[in-house]
Amino acid sequence: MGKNLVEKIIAQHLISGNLVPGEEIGIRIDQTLTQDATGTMAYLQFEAMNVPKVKTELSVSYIDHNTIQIGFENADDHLYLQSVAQKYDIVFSRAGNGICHQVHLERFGKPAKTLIGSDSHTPTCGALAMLAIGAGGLDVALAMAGKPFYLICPKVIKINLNGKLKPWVSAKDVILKVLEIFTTKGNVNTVFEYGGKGVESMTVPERATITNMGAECGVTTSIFPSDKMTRLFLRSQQRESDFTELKADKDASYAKIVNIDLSKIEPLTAKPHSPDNISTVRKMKKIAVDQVCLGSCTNSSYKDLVTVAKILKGKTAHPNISFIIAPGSRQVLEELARKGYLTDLISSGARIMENACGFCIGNSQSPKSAAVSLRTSNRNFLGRSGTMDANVYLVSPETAAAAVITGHFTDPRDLKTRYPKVEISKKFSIDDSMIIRPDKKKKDVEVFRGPNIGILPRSPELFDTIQAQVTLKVGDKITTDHIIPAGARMKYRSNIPKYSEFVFENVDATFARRAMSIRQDGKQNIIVAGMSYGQGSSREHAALCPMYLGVRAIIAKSFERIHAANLINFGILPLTFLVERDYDNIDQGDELEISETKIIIAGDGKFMMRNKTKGTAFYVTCVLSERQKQIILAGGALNISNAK
Ligand code: MIC
Ligand code: SF4
Repeated sequence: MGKNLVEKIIAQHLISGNLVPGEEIGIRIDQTLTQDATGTMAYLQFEAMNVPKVKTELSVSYIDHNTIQIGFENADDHLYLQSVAQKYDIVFSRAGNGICHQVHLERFGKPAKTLIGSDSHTPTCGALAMLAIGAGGLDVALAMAGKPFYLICPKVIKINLNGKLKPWVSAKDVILKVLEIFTTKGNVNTVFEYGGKGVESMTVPERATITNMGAECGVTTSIFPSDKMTRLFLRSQQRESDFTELKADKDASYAKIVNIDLSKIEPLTAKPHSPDNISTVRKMKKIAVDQVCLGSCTNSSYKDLVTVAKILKGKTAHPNISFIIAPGSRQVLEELARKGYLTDLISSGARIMENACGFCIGNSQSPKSAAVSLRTSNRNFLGRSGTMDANVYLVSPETAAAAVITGHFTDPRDLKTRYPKVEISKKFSIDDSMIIRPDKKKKDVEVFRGPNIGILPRSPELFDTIQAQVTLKVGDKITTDHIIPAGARMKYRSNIPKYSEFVFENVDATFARRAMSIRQDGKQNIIVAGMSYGQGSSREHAALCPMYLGVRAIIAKSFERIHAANLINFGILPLTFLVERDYDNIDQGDELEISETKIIIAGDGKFMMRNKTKGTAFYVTCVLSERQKQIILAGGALNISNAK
């Protein structure tokens, strides 16, 4: 039997377990990436492991999230990261060089290699046929220390892209179609492998838009083959020598095959407040738009921005529109400038922002209250833009440009102009001067630790009995943005006691205070949740900060992959209701109890919990591998990482 792309890469990197979907496997990691907002914790954890140098082929530390410097915190963190990079042989991409995923695609990604990154959109590099997976910072730190990365061996769904996209329809519409089919729920431990005739003419940045937003479906990763287009892309980046062909075998098998006819896809949008709330743009009936933001790691490639420049050439942004552009990388921005497209964009009234995450994470350009904001980014969760009552719609660059001109939702096909043809650069001029490679001769590097770098909290060992109050009960699809907000609060990422004050800030502003006072009384907290708890980002702060507040277990109907791994890493039990309707029988404030936890954890993963307030009992499951059981018993991976 032949192998699919995923099986081929895993087989080459397998360290433990069997290539059987559903089983835990350990794989060797070739490359890692971190970004600043998750990186400080990852490197503090790495430092605690006492490993002299990183053991990967390549580890890159990017500064792209916390680049707004109001107060000393972010600048201090950048310096901490730069000095750590020098000390441990890590490549450092300076603020201003671009968004980690775009830069990694351009400068470092290599077909057939494995990559893990402390950011949920790490699968972007699946466009280069890498097995590229988002993970918590601690898992990335362990990989840098040469340990395997553990994951559930995924099932692989083949998505055949057939036919050809019509003019004005682009890669963003394809991934929005995929989100319409698969939604944001129920796709854990799955990989989307793309194939079909339509893939052959798709450029790597277009493929990257699709692999990037696979993260919104909750899949482990998405992957394209390495073919002629991959070679052309790597040649344009002047690193053709990194090319290797990687194709699925003809007789490869898949858990499922889904066919999408590209010629039938129309311009689409994801309506507030979920990336799977899909509609055609045509149905949006001229809704007035207040803001248009172009950029993010989903749609900020050279092709995306040139397409917009061409659509807007000679036109001016509608007076009601605040028009924002954040190019994905310095390379993209330089190329736009060199070819004159930047002038067209500036003339059209665009406000050019730094090459960074910026508006996407809500740390700048929050729209006016109750605004309609059209964005080419990947997440439109409630409040993520920084404006709680804003309505964010995710769209393609073409649909964004159409709204800039008309001031309202417009199907770009209705612009009645010719769809611009964009010549892709055959050779980008390469300038890696914002990438600092460690100087191997430098000895005794001193790590800079500003006052923003706090202590690394650890969880106590698992208690024999967990007796805890349900301090919060929430519904379905609670994202990590709900659990611990980013935006203006992100500058406290390196200071857990401070950042913890904002846990569930936008859901229940009293939570952090209540949970802390329970912890200070020597008691514990439990959170009860619905489906898909922990959707969205990889930020381990969504586990680390609740752990700091004394949360010992989350009982949910289901969990997202990265978040469940983060909970285990920080010693919090991810418990799933055996019978979903038991969720309805628990109220906030109820006292719950699990006794003989150590025996229970060693068992088959199914056990009873008591609701002492109601005098009832219910079953939960907690299926852990032997490795995860050890982590939970120790109170977190950090407590045993030295010994592992
Ligand atoms: C995001 O898009 O939500 C982020 C900010 O990039 C996060 C990482 C973080 O919270 O620092 C992600 O996607 O993992
Ligand atoms: Fe940055 Fe947004 Fe991409 Fe996250 S999704 S890495 S915040 S651009």
